[in-house]
Amino acid sequence: MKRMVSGIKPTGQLHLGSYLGALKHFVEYQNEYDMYIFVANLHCITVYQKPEELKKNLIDCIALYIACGLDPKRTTIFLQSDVKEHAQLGWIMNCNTYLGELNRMTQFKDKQAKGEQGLTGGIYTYPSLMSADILLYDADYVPVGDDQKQHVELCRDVAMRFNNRYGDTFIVPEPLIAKVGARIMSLNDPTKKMSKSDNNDKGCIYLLDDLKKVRKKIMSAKTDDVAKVQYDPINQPGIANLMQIASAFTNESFDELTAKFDGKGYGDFKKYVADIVCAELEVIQSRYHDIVDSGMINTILENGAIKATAIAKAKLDEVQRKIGIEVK
Ligand code: AQP
Repeated sequence: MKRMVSGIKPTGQLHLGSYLGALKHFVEYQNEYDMYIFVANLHCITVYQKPEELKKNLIDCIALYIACGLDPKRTTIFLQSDVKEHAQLGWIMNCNTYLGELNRMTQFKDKQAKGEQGLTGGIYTYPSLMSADILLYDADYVPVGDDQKQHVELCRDVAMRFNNRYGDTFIVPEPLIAKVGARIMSLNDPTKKMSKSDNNDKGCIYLLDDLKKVRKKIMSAKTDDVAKVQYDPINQPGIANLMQIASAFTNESFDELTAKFDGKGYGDFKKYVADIVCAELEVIQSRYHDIVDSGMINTILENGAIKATAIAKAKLDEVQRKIGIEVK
């Protein structure tokens, strides 16, 4: 069975982009692949997080993984920091990644270009930790949203470099990016990715948002005056984004959606999208509350950490032997 690994940063509440770009696919893949899904808590501290809020977000993130359909019997679910090998291999990967490669990573470049203050060394080098997250598990595939493709490509380059230097050690992984939903945009600025750290609440649908609020956000999503439901991301980015959302939920093609709303107004289309999104979120939210109340989260994390550590430790031992930092 081929193996997959991926994770989500609990930098805030998970949103529709995290769901459609990542989580929903994790759930589909768990029947066919040996899945390792972690909560990327080491990645999220690259930006300051208030400790109490972070702890709540961690718990919510795990509960949402399960509420969205990840099955702890089929998928190994764990907290990144519970498997110490991530940080250890992360350092080794950092020592095998060139400055020029890190300088090219667009997420860091964008933050720097925007003049964001207080950027940390962690933000700059997190692609190296991400390489370790993947390579520790001999993952064949990494299901990610479009924004993470560049980091998986860097991971491939570093894995090949390491294999050339030290002999075959790592499987060179491939990114797996869905055709629909790989980049869900902000509802009130559809030129920007929907993001946890976007301070504008109106643009982002959080999975735990009150459903009335969800409906309101969708009904007031920014559109255009073309007045036709058709897939044209350049001239109609808001409508294209809503079409992506609808299609990711229902599997309808863009042509089918265009035909369905031929001669109808944007209000009808938005109501359709809101109905679909709210129906699915209602189920997720009800499961989420049951999971939080059940107290099962600690057990899931303990079991996940044991299973993940067994694999990660063997790989790190092999790496340390090969690079010559061990005496035994
Ligand atoms: N808007 C999105 N559309 C599609 N996929 C997305 N993903 C994130 N946002 C979207 C995918 O979800 C997975 C987990 O991402 P992450 O939360 O670890 O990091 P991120 O991409 O940096 O997400 P955010 O919300 O933008 O977080 P902040 O604001 O903290 O940086 C990844 O596979 C990602 O591609």
